[in-house]
Amino acid sequence: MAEIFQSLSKVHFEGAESKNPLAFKYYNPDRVILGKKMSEHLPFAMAWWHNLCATGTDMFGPGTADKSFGAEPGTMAHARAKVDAGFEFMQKLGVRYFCFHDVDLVPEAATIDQTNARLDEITDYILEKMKGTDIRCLWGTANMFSNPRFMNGAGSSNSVDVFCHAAAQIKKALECTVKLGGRGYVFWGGREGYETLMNTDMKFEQENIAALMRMAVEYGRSIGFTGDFYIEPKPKEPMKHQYDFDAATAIGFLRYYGLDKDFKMNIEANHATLAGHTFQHDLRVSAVNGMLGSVDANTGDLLLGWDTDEFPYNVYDTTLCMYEVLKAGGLTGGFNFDAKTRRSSYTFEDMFQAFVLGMDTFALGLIKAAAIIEDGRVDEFVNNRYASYRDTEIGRKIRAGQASLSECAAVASQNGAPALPGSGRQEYLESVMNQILFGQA
Ligand code: XLS
Ligand code: CA
Ligand code: CA
Repeated sequence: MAEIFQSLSKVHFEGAESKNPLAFKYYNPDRVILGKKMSEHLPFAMAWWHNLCATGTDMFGPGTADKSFGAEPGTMAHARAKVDAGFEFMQKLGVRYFCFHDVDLVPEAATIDQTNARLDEITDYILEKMKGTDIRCLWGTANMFSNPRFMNGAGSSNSVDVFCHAAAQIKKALECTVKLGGRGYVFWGGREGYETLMNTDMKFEQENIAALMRMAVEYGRSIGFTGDFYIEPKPKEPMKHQYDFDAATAIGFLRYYGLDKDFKMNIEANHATLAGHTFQHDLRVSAVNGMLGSVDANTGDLLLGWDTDEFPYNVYDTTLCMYEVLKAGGLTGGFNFDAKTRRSSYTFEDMFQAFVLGMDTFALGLIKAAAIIEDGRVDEFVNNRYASYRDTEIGRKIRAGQASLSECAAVASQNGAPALPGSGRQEYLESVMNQILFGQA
């Protein structure tokens, strides 16, 4: 099979002094950080849709990038060419995982049975390509938002036929995920939300989404899927209001419907910021609830109110992300670059450059997060901030869940007006972070 990215060779680590645009400056897969290799801390994944399918189309104009890879788009020959391109790309970058929607892999046919036959064919081909490589599937999912049938959602659709079609797609996408050995299966809300409550029965729709998820869990487990199901929260876009607004909302939903044992969160940076949170916030909410599963590693533009899916470049953000991930003991999933090059970055070299940027930005984040932990000043400050709960009898009782309101009130009478609770020292902590990030200037 002919080489597709002919002028682009394997990307190597050359170190921080290198000026080679297509070399890693910080991502050194074998470097050990806190007892583990970088490559183990950072299971990077390629998103089939952005990297192999998206051409840069936007609301104002057509695509700018040629992703035909020598085949006619919309054909099975093209589907196979994308597999060839994807594997060559991942091998050249040292990316070990991929993520897919069903319709990223093959063009949708007239009937679900025909589409499924195409999926059988392509997953056979992918399996063949996986042999002899260390490339694996991170997660699969079904696209239940692009086809017009899903205009009112999938599980939340007013039409039972659409619901059943969604179920059929999930069933097949789960089978493909299991066949490819996927670590996880994602539910991103797609159009599960609403435009106006004037036409919407919210409770009915949420019950149906939960029912669809329950069916997916039952079926997945019955065919040997042992990985995690994920909800990927997002507050808006395409719908005005999406039901999986943020991690806290999605976790509450999962608990209410008894799905929390099978599901974790797939947190996307750009979605967290659209919800008005920092990336770190949604990671922390997931982690403290024992549900931090996987990460969609991109960034938005805070000056724009939509989902720009940019490659991450902000080292503060990735440092705080990796701080959360290290503190949580790592991910069961990985770091999926759900990101696309800008419309005017339309060359194959730009695709390579984008991954070099993303992987280096996360590698730097990992190095700096480990440095924050080893430095200890931040953790020590936080630990000391709550010392009064350890150092007093009433504090210990409150923490043990053994104090009553009257006992607390008695302490308040006895101690008189509390002193100010101590400075939060935010400015000090931010300067510690700068010192750790930049060291000697
Ligand atoms: C869209 C989502 C989507 C999911 C997978 O905003 O990020 O791409 O990751 O369906
Ligand atoms: Ca996104
Ligand atoms: Ca995503």
